[in-house]
Amino acid sequence: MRIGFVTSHYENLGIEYLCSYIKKHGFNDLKLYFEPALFHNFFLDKNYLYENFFNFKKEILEKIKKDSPDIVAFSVISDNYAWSLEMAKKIKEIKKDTVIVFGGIHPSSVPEYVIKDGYCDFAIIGEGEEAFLELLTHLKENKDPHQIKNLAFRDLKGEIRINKPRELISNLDTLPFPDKEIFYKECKIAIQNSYTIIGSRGCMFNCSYCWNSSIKKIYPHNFFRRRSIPNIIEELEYAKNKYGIKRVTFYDEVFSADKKWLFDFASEYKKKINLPYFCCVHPYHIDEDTVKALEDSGCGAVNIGIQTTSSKLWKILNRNQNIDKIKNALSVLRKSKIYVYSNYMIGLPNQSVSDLEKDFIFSANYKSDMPAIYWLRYYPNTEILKTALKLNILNKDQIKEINESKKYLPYAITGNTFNKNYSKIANLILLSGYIPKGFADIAVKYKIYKLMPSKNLLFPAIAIMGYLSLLKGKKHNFHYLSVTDYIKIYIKYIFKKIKR
Ligand code: B12
Repeated sequence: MRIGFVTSHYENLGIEYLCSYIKKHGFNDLKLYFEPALFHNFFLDKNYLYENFFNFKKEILEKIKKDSPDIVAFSVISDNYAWSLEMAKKIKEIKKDTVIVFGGIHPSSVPEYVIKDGYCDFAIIGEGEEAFLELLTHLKENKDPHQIKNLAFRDLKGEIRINKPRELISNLDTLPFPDKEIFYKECKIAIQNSYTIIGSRGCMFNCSYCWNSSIKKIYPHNFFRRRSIPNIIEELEYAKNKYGIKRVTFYDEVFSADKKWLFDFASEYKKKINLPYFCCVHPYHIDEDTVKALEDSGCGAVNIGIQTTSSKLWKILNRNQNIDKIKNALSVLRKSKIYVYSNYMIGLPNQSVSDLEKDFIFSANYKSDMPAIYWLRYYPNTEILKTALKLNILNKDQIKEINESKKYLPYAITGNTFNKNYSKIANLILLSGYIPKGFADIAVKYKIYKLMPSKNLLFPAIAIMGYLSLLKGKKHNFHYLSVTDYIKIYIKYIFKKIKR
């Protein structure tokens, strides 16, 4: 049985976990169909270069036609759902009996919408390993798959059916390590220069804008699970030997949740892996000891979520925050060699210009290397949609369109509250790591931020600040791949495209 995986933009850990799991059970004929999505990101509704020159849709469809896989499985987030639908439709036109399976965050959040659209035969909700294997086995043996837990589909009468959820995998150490082979063949640089790994699944927090607030409706308890330290170290030792990896990116939602775990991890990692790494931390867990442990073990960069300094907005975001903890976390991190991204959010329900001015003054006083600010995007079935409806930021039809995710929706970003002044302050926040404290007060008092451009400068700021920080001796300062890595990847794919 030949199984094709389709995804876009980045290496995908979900697919890698599925590959290793099904390989272990005898499904070895696996192919990857990858859209590098050059010049495309989800902050724009139109991407001229991508749409007219640099997409790989044709190449993918030609390859699929040639390989003729029996199953084509898509890993889908809401932002690439429309693309996935378009591709699924064309794959069915090539070969009608190809079984199309959608899994990942989007089908898990709104399975009924995905099945209603009618382009996939099955959607898998939540963790995919066991359900996908069961589905493949049933299809291979010509058995009726319609009782499989976690599955959504249309029954013979055309009714949408969503089967019961299965138990979560409680011991993550029982899973085989993610299989990077198909992505390594596709793009060596990505695997070697930033080996992505996840040491846990789920999250202990319940932020209203995050997809965890959607999946926790199905799995309200014991959703957060962690792998053991030896299991993580073993995966990294294997990856070091096999791929010669140079750097590690931890994709755990919150890496710093348990102090004892972190200290034990840090000492083992230093002894056995000793490569620079990136991870995400929460202000609640950061103090001098944790920072020292992170720093000593090779942590080169962290992402710390502030989101807003307004306690009124913390309630809307359902974030458990404390301003003194945030101040302390930023102050101790600043004294270290770790490159610090502090994340802020803009376009929140009830967020005023004055709230953002305060965030700006705060970030100029409690500096990080890169105060990154992101527009709130309303995602399907997240808790914050309820707030947006209550406050008339979105109406019911707009929420339906967000859940459908079939087209680019300007109001999915920030609801209907977009304001140019917000963008201007946001751009000033991006620079606040370099703005003297006293000047921040003046900039607010005289509204100097109105002189800033309103175009989103986030990506150029991340690139420029990243390189500037080399002067401060901070060498491992990107989340994932460096700008130089991206340039290499772009050159590779542009050549590929031109060669055709
Ligand atoms: C790592 C990560 C990234 C990485 C890489 C993403 C990638 N493609 O691998 C980076 C930093 C680049 C990134 C970027 C973005 N991300 Co991101 N990211 C994550 C994060 C933190 C972890 C994902 C992960 O690797 N999990 C580990 C694997 C093992 O789990 P998994 O992917 O869920 O896969 C399991 C199941 O879902 C299922 N499954 C997955 N695919 C499939 C396919 C089939 C066929 C089947 C059967 C099952 C299945 O089985 C897997 C194994 O159990 C999640 C949050 C989260 N916890 O999920 C956000 C998340 C996926 N990201 C999100 C967003 C919005 C983005 C961006 C759009 C941000 C932006 N504005 O640019 C971009 C888009 C990138 C893209 N095209 O993929 C949102 C998506 C929300 C939504 N409703 O779609 C999430 C959920 C964050 C959130 N808090 O809400 N992201």
